[in-house]
Amino acid sequence: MIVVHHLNNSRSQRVLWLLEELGLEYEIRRYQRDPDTMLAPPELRAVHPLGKSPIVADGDLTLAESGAIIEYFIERYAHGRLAPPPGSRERLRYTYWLHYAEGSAMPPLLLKLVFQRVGSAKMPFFAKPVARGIAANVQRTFVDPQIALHLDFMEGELAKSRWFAGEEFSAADIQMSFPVEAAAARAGLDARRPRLMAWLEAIHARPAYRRALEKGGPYELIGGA
Ligand SMILES: N[C@@H](CCC(=O)N[C@@H](CS)C(=O)NCC(=O)O)C(=O)O
Repeated sequence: MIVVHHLNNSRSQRVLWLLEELGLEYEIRRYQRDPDTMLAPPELRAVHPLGKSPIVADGDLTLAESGAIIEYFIERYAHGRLAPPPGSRERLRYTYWLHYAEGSAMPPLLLKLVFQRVGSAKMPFFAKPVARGIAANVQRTFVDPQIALHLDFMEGELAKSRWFAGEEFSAADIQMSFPVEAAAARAGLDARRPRLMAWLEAIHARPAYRRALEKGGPYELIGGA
């Protein structure tokens, strides 16, 4: 039996969605973030030393890292679904987006979250203006332009094809959902990038996405952590 160690409001939502798309049976073990730190509870470290979600188990296998998990389920259970044929150009695009989502898109979104938190963190009153000034400056000069660069890039790629890896929906779209949803939640993605917005609407309309949401619980992205 497949087990998904599911942290609320997290990247493991993507794994539930993939499993729903594939029509596989699975069990969800639930973990709640600490409301102050937003970190996962220590119990998750008993499953994998990093204690970060998603983690899945399948028989005697325990696997972390969402891209690796997606590749594993596609290879083992998809029988050619949700991934372009090996060797095709689309397959290379698929691999690109699987890596890009966590390797390139998420770092600036995570930085955004960190600097937004610095701006609103509790601290002695005399430190506030300095900390807020630095946080605002780093966002304005580095983080926001980087996010805009990535969003423009993604918007341009969606002009080439309906989905990230080509004309067919694939697991690369599932992997890309987290950075795009995080950008829409708190990094300025809006109607100025209509293709990304239409893509978001299209993924939200998928029955498997909705079923995964019902199973995973409330999903209000906090921007990348
Ligand atoms: N690159 C990893 C990131 C894993 C990750 O940072 N997960 C977040 C949830 S979205 C987490 O567990 N945060 C809580 C914590 O770090 O304690 C992946 O894609 O699986």
